[in-house]
Amino acid sequence: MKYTEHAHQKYSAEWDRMLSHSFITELAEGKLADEIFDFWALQDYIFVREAIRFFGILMAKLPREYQQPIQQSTAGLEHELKIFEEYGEKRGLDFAGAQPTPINDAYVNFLIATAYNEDRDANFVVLYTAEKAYHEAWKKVRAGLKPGTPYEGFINNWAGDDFANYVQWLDTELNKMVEGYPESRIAYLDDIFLKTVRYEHLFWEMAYGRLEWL
Ligand code: MP5
Repeated sequence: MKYTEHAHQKYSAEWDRMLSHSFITELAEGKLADEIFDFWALQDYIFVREAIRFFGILMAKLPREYQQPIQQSTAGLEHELKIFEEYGEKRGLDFAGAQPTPINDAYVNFLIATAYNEDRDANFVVLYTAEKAYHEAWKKVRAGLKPGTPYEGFINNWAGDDFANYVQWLDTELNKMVEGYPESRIAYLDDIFLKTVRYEHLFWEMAYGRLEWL
């Protein structure tokens, strides 16, 4: 069995709970409060901005054949920041002054710590899992909404064909990398997969509850 199939099977309960979070279901039903979506947008802007640093550190660990695709993904993140800025302009959001919540701070620090301290495989697990989670979440949102919503830029980005191909590429590469690894090594990668799913779940919870520092 491919590694990604194994991980999704092992953690299907956690994955399903993450994907059925009220933030996603209410957004897909067109019922999510604007203030909650705006809170998410401010926080995810920070997340994407910090993810550019994650890609930069990861790049140093990758062999030549990964450099171009990873450069393309980094360019994709710059494009995402523009989508947020366009949305923010319409809604009067102050991205420059936004500070990360504790959960966002923890997730971003997990990304950066993984980039510095862990090897290429572990980093690919984080990257694959986070990107796959967003792709699936935004496909659910797209399936529920008609075109012309204020969320269209985000939907087209994460549910679109280019992103689908990118996630498929990550899936293929990750499975190639870890093929034939011993069980102990797979168990180590599984922990990283699970932690990433849990952070993804917490991120929706954070936005939905507008969980801030006390
Ligand atoms: C992504 C994201 C997708 N923007 N935010 C979270 C919390 N998880 C995953 O990653 P990217 O790099 O924006 O495509």
